[in-house]
Amino acid sequence: MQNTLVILKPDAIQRRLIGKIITRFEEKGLQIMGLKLMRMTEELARRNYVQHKGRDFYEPLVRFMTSSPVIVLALRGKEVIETVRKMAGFTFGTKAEPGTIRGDYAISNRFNLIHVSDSLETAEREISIFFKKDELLEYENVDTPWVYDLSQGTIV
Ligand code: FUP
Repeated sequence: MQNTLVILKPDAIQRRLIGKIITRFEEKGLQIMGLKLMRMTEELARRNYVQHKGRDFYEPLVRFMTSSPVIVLALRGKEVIETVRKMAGFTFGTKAEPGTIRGDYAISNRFNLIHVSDSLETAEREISIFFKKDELLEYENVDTPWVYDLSQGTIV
């Protein structure tokens, strides 16, 4: 099992798409380990996008991410990082495939509704930036034996 971080960006909240987006993750069978509505500070936004520092879109991106509340979500599942990346779709709304979150709801190249972790290392770093240990809950979902085949002692 892996964990990943998802951020519903200010456009997702302002456009009232919270329910639709989170429903997709629930229906996929992913487990919600942590969830909160928060205002991203400039320091957090800069830290989260540090790899883009110096790019022409870095400052507008920081302004966008701090302009209105966001929702941060920690999700768990089998190969969840790759799965959630596929569900998000290509970065630019114009290029994202229909059926993906960005492909179905975004057309902007910046206001693209969600951020998702891109690797195991990034996921660990990002989850620890946004959640304290006691904000991540370990619990059983009753449908797990129907989401996965657990009959042979492994997760299939
Ligand atoms: P992604 O991993 O799909 O979120 O994309 P990136 O990490 O490459 O980019 C992070 C954010 O920067 C994007 F969600 C939108 C913004 N961005 C721009 O505004 N312009 C660009 O040319 C590229 C990215």
